[in-house]
Amino acid sequence: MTDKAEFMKSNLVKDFTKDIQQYNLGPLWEAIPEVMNKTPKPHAEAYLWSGELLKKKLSEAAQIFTPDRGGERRAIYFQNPGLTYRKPWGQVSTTQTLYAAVQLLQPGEEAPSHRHSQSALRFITEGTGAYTIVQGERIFMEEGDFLTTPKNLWHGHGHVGKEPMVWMDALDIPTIYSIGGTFFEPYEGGLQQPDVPDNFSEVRYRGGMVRPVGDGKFTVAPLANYKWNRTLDGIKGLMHFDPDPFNAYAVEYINPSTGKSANPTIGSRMTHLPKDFHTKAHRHTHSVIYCVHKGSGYTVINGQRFDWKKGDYFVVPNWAWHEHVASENSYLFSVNDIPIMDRFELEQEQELETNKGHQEITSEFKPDFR
Ligand code: GTQ
Repeated sequence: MTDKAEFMKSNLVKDFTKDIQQYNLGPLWEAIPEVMNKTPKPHAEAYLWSGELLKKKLSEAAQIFTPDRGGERRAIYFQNPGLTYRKPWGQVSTTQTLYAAVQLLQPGEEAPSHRHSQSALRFITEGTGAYTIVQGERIFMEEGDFLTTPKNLWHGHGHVGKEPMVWMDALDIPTIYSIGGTFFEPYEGGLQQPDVPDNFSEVRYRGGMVRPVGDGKFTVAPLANYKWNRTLDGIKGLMHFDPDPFNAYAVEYINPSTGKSANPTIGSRMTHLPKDFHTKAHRHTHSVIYCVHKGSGYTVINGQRFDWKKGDYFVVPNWAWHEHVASENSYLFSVNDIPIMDRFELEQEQELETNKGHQEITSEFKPDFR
């Protein structure tokens, strides 16, 4: 018997491996270790973007893309440094499956309506007075609010207030792109005009756990705006109980009609870490994008320490060990791809068992700008 390793290095194998590629045929013996890893090995990397950098770049964008700019959305997305095979601006991916961005709308500005097959959600980080108009309903946004824009619904943005408005967008762009399901259509006539009272769905569905009987069962979340105070109230209720060792006090935004995630393909949460709370380390199949809403602290991801504070964004890739430590009372908004993993029955979780469930810190992440 020939030794396997020797055989694979032989000219016979090497020449044949090269030969078939000219016919657009591929050698599985080369590909297996690359694409069929023993456990998830995402190209997406753990990364952090500082709030200062984002503030600076959005204000520069405001000088360049002025109100007469033609109205395209002034959004700057988080390009994961590990997902850059498409040049020059990368794969438009923050994790393997999800995209996130920050968007700035100035008083008086408009972003024209359009619709697409990607699901979107927004988390409001700054300002007041802007609205998003979804299927003819103007939904006014304030700091801490969470909004869904279900796929294929017309949506645009307008601003009747006095201060700049900034929010986080999260969409399933990379997933829809990779499965070939992208549809996009601009709205004729720019920004859609309202045809129902402002904040209609927020008023009609504010009961949360009760729903108007006449409306039937929604597959898309009927509630368009999950107000900050209600989220906070949910967390306060949880605080009568012991915190979860991995998630502290975390709530998930759900579709009140079905109990499932508010967006069918993107999970979203608000996590409260009390001052000095230290979660235990675990890893899971799904990936997470965090927006630091309030407070400061750090997260250890695969042994690397990422210090964060209000306004920062960071990524925990698939199957990466991670644990959070809060230096102040902190609130982290996050989006994840649990609904996508669940669709494929791939979600798994593992707890770190060594060192009382904590990682050793081996390096510190230095953001480009701080
Ligand atoms: O505001 O509708 O960041 O359609 C990416 C795609 C924002 C939006 C994004 C979008 C939007």
